Amino acid sequence: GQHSSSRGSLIVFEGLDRSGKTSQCGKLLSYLKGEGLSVEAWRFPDRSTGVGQMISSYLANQSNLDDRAIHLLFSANRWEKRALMENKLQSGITLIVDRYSYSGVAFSAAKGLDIEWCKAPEAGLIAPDLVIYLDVLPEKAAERGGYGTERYEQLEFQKRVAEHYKTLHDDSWEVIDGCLSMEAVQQQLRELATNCVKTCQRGKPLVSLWS
Ligand code: Z5A
Repeated sequence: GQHSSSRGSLIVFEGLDRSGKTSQCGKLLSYLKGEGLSVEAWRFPDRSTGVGQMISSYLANQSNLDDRAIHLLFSANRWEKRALMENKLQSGITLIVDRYSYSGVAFSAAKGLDIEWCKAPEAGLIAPDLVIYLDVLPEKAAERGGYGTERYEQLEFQKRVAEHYKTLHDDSWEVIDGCLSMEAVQQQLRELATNCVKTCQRGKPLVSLWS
């Protein structure tokens, strides 16, 4: 058909822990599939790889790593998926990705690492076509079912993460009020995603992040 050679879109979800990313990604995936689109849901960290297992063990507090070492592992976890990501996009598959480089930078910077140092290893990954930031106050997010036992699931830390996220906004970002009802949030996402997919189908080029 007309779109057989057009590329898929890279749609990234960002936000604090409990902001609703996982719920909204799932709903958006079903919706876009229902519209007949080729679409897959991904998430970072991808805990299925060797690097991902090291990250998972760190997050579960089963291992300790230097702040810079874990930062580079999160980045490596994206690099090891980069070629597959590009292949999927070029073959017309839209990817809905739960967390990406912005999480990498915001969480590491919240520990006190320099922002530019944090961004450097992310440069050259594929730039998202659309970043959906689910905006929820840290206090509100904490009220949702409470935090578990994973590292970073603490209010003071999440507040610092929120501050760092704000410095990363660019033209690809759409900030959505994540405190609206699930349905109201989803309604806005569907429109944003549909427009993004069309723009990519019309030939918007894939570009690199931060380089
Ligand atoms: N991390 C990093 O440091 N560096 C990196 O490069 C990357 C990640 C990629 C693991 O991520 C940690 O790794 C994460 C960042 C760091 N640490 N933290 N914090 P993860 O993706 O495995 O875990 P998560 O992001 O924290 O996922 P989550 O806990 O599943 O949160 P969520 O996906 O945003 O929310 P949810 O599961 O969809 O919803 C949470 C609850 O709120 C649930 O009960 C819902 O029913 C409820 N909810 C959702 N939406 C609403 C609305 N609109 N109203 C009311 N209630 C709602």
